[in-house]
Amino acid sequence: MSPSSSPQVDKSQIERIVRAAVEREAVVDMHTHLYPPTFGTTLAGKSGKSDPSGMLLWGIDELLTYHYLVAEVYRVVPAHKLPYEQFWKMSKRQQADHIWKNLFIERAPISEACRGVLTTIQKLGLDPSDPTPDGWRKWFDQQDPSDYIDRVMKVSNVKSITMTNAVFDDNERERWNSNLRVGSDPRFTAVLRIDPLLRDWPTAAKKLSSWGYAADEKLGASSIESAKKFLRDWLDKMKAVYIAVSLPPEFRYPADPNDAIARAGQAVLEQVILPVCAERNLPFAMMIGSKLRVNPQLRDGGDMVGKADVQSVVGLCRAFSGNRFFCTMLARENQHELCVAARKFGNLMVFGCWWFVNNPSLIEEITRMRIELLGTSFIPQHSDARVLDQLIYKWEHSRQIIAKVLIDKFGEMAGTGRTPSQQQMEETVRLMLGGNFENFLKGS
Ligand code: HDL
Ligand code: ZN
Repeated sequence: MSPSSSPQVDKSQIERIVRAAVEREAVVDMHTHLYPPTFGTTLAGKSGKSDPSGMLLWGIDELLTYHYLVAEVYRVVPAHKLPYEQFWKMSKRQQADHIWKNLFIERAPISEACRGVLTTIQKLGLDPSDPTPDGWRKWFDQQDPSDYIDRVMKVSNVKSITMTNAVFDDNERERWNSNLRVGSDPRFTAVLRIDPLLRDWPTAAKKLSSWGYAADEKLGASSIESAKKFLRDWLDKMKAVYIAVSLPPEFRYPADPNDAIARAGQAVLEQVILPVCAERNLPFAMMIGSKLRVNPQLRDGGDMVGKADVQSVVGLCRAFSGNRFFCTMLARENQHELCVAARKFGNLMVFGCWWFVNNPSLIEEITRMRIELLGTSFIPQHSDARVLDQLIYKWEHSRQIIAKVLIDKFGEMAGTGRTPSQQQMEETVRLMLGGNFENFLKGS
């Protein structure tokens, strides 16, 4: 029976049905920086094995030293009071205690990143009103990392975690090269992240050559073939479900003819990346608007946003109508135009409220606009979690907002005299929390 033919419900039931569906629907999280314990973990927990360059970050000290909070603490204890180098020399625990003292005790922890730590602690059944993180630390020390992943996925109701596997990152690449099974945890799927290939071809070409994929700056036919083989080999090693890149606000397609690096990036896009994606039936994800290291001393917290060019995305969707594109943009100012672009191209799937627009006021604004312009054909959120436990707060906070907007929108539908059926509302939630992502991966 099609969803619209099942019995209709009255407006008072809409809230109950939508809240239950949003709570119950397990999420497929399409973009995170999370990894299984096979990638090494900075906190041993019960496993007893910690790895200082481990890629699985979890526990209260990682939560408190999330780069969003490092940036925020430097607003209240500026560098002339605590020089950056001195902060970076501190232990993770000392950094966490500094952040706890200044952002959670001496000031009200009401920013989204601060609130997130408290939501996570609360949903784990710990007491967010504890005066220090010490009791929580003891609790985390008793967790086994792999069992804890199951626990976090259960609490956050996330059924699949999509990684970001940056092949040009030495730590990441060497872990794959030393043990291909590193990515075999069924709770995780891989994504081949290739920023340098597009953002700095000359440097990338040298690295490809050193890895046995002979390539040179001129990007002749043999270099093109090498780069395609490089992508194919890593797609196979990782069993990656899409290829991804983060691009600066200055990204343009077609590229500025006077900018050699940008022109090389365009050639890599047109002659390497998009042909391989097409032959493998894989989407290409563009995350556009990140200005890297505007304050390098904040390290990962030192990036910021810039207004990007949506017409470049339009140009790619039109020129490569056989390819599928995921796209999210970092600037609030780009959201409406990107939404309208998605109305023009079925091969463009808009996703998430990324990074600096991943805040309740903007998630609500953007989700309302997307439903009004795109109906049910977009992906409202990804967590972008860097610390495993963040799945709990990022999805708790977003589910509340997605439910609120859907209740309003189904209520407005009912106001026309055509009331949504329970099945229609539940199908919409299924599409938004995972179905649209999985369908777009398949090209269905
Ligand atoms: O490039 C990206 O994938 C961004 O999400 C960055 O990782 C950024 O530092 C981040 O963590 N945003 O939440
Ligand atoms: Zn990210």
